[in-house]
Amino acid sequence: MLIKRPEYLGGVKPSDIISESVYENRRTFLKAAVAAGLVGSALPAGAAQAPAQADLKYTKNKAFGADLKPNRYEEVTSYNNYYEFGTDKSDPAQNSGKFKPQPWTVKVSGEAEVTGDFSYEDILKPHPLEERIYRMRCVEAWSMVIPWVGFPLGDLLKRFKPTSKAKYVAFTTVNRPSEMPGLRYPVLEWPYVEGLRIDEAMNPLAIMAVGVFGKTLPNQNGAPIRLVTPWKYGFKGIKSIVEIRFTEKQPPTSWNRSQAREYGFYANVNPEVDHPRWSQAREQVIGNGLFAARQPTLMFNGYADQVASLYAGMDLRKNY
Ligand SMILES: Nc1nc2c(c(=O)[nH]1)N[C@H]1C(S)=C(S)[C@@H](COP(=O)(O)O)O[C@H]1N2
Ligand SMILES: [Mo]
Repeated sequence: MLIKRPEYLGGVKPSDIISESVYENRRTFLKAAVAAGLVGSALPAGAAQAPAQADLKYTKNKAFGADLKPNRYEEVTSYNNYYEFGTDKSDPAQNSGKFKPQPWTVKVSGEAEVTGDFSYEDILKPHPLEERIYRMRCVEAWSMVIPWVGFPLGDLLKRFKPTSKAKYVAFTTVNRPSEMPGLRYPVLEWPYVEGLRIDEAMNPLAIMAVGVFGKTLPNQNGAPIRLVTPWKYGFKGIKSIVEIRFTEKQPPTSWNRSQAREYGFYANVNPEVDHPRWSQAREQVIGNGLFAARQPTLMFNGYADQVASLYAGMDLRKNY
């Protein structure tokens, strides 16, 4: 079977590809060579076919992104970062065919009155699903527009009645070496962990996503349930969540633990604060093609009206 190279890969110049990991240089070169058409397709024949996604019942929330044009389905589902399945953008789609997102249990622990194990169904039951179209900005200076299906994270967290000591909320990704081939490489300390300050988590923009394009999440996008915080760099959006923990102290986060100078706890999109190795002032819009101008990155990824007050009085150069 011949699998055509997705056309948007042709829009990526070698100089556009910036690694999030010092371990990735050789792969980045290969990927750049593929993108530049120097070598054959990155997708081998017989790549695992992802299972069909199920339809979700949801309403469209027109208050979020009704004016935005989403990326194509193939872009959203085959240009991914999910290092548990490999570090190339095409790896998650290719290597996640064995991953079993059902049945699924989320453990809730820490500073809350209600803790314990909750099935995926328990988690979803009280929450009407809605579609929200969000701009998504990766720390590697590319962006997409994604039509998520989900529900407000704050509505979920309130059900657990966090105590007054719950200053932060920490999330953990599932750790299943038999289904996630990337876990054998120590590119990060596994499992992947992330966290938010509790007021950030309660902000109405933060959602738990269970779908894209009206259907359940493909494995490569973080099935069955993942975080989406569109004012932050993409790495905050932790995938395939198995634990939610309320904490008094700021929890460790994977990229900060790996390279603290480059990735802070807050990870707010900020065109004025460069990454130590590249500028964050502009972004490549995936799907725009080879000659498209990079578009300016917006403060808080364009969501300043909704979230800037969370950081009033903070030095955003220090708290990057
Ligand atoms: N567990 C886990 N979550 C993760 C990542 C990862 O490698 N592992 N990558 C992050 C990064 S860097 C980005 S940009 C987004 C990408 O989400 P998407 O592939 O659904 O667009 O997922 C984030 N969540
Ligand atoms: Mo990212």
